[in-house]
Amino acid sequence: VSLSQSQIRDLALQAGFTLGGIAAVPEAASSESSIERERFAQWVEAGRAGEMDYLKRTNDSGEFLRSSARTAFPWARSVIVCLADYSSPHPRSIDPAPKDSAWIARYAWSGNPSVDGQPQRPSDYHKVLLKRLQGIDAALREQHPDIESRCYVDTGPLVERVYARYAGLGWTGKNTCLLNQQLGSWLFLGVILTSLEIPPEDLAIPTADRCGSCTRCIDACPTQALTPYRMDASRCIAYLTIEKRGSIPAGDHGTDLREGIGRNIFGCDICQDVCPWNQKSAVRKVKKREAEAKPEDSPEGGLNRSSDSDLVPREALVNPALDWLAGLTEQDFGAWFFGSPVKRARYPGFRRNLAIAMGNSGLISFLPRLREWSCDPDEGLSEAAKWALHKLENSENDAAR
Ligand code: B12
Ligand code: SF4
Ligand code: SF4
Repeated sequence: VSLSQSQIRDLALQAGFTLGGIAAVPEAASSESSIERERFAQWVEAGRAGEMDYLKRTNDSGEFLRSSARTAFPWARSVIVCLADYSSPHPRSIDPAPKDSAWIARYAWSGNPSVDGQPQRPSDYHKVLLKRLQGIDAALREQHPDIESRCYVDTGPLVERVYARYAGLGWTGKNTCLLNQQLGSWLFLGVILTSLEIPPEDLAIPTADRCGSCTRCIDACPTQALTPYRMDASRCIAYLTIEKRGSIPAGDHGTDLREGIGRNIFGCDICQDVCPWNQKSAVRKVKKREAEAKPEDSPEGGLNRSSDSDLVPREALVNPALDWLAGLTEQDFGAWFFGSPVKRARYPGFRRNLAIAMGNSGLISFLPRLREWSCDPDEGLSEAAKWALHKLENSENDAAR
C-alpha cells in the first residue's frame, strides 16, 4: 500500500492545514540516516540541550531515541508532515514598543474566535493540530486498516523539522527553523508516522537552501545562541524563559543571558522577525487579503492561506504591559493561560521572567514590586528580582552622577 504527495496534500488541506507532504524514513544504513543520527548525538553530547532531559532519552542499545524515527519505531517507513501557518499582521518583537511592555512569543497568542462578544478562550496548537492529524489518520485507516501509525505535535520521539525538509516543505534556515519560500517560518508542524511505503517516484524534491550569504538571524540573536544551522538551546531565550526551571544562569563569553532576555517574558521571535523570508511572505499575505476582494487576481494555488480560525491572536497578549502581567494572581494566570502554551512556564517561572524584563526596562517605577519579589520564598523569583533591583538601582545612580 502506498501514498502519494498529492493525496497527502489534499488530505492536509481538507483537515484545515496550510500544507502537507510525506517523507520516506531513510534506510537505517543510508548516509542520510547516519548524518542525522550524528548531528543529533553531537548536539546533545555537546550540552546544547541544556536541562531538556526528554531530548536525551536513549533505547536499550544506547542510541538517542530522537536521532531517527526508526530508533523508536522500527516499523516506520514514512512521515506525513502537516504545516499550520500562524502568521498575523500584528507588530514584530523588533518593532518600536512602549518601554514598559513585555513580549510573548507569537505562537502563544492563540485563542478560539470570540463568540457573542465574550472574551476569547486560549487555544494551544498542540491540541488543535493533533485533532486534525487524528482526522487524517482515521481517513487513512479506513482505506488501509492494517497500517501502524502514530500522530504527534512536538512530543514524539523525532526531530519534526528533519522530516519536513525531506517532505519538500522547506529548508532549514541558519536559525534552525523550517522555512518555506512562500509561507516563511511562522509555521507549526504536526506529524503522522506510518508503516506505509512511498514509491520512489513519489519522493519529494528537496527544497534548496535559500539563506545564501544572509546572517541576519545570527547577528540579531541577543544571547549568541546561533551559529549557522546550529543552536545552543541552553543559551536560547525560548529555552531560558519556557523550559528552564529555577534561576536563569548569568551567562559567559561576555554575554549576560539575563540582560539578553530583554523584554521577552515567554519565548523569543527575534531570529524569525529579522528573517527576510518572513517579510516577503507577509507582503504576499497582504496582497492575498486584498485579492480576496477580487477573486480573479487570486495568487499561488495549492496552499490554504486563510488565517486559522482555531489560532486567532488574542490582542491583549501583543505587547502586554509588564505591570498588568505582574499583577496577575496565580488564579488569574490560570484563567488567562490554562489551555495556552504559556502555562508551560508555570506561575513561578512566569514571574521570574517578568522580574528580569523589569530589570531590563530601565524603569524605576518597578522598584517597589521588585523589592517585594526579592523576599519571595521562590528562589528563582527572588534571585531574578535581586538581579533586576541591582540593575535598576545602578542605572539610577548612573543617571544621578
Ligand atoms: C526542543 C525544542 C525547542 C528547544 C530547542 C530548539 C532547537 N533548535 O532545537 C527550544 C526551547 C529552544 C525551542 C525554541 C523554539 N521552538 Co521549538 N521545538 C523543540 C522540539 C520539541 C524538538 C527540537 C529538537 O529535537 N531539536 C534538536 C536539534 C538537534 O534539532 P534542530 O535544531 O532542528 O537541528 C537540526 C538542524 O539544525 C539540522 N541541520 C539542518 N541542516 C543543517 C546543516 C548543517 C551544516 C548543520 C550542521 C546542521 C543542519 O541538524 C539538526 C539535527 O537534525 C521541536 C518539536 C519536535 N519534536 O521536533 C519544537 C519545534 C522545533 N519548535 C518550534 C517553535 C515554533 C519554536 C520557537 C519559534 C518558539 C518561540 N517563539 O519561542 C522557538 C524557535 C527557536 C529556533 N530558532 O529554533 C516548532 C518549529 C517550527 C519551524 N518553523 O521550524 C517545532 C517544530 C514545534 C512544532 N511542532 O511546531 N524549541
Ligand atoms: S529564539 Fe531568540 S534567543 Fe533563541 S536563537 Fe532565536 S534570537 Fe536567539
Ligand atoms: S535571517 Fe537569513 S540566514 Fe537567518 S534564516 Fe532567514 S534567510 Fe536564513
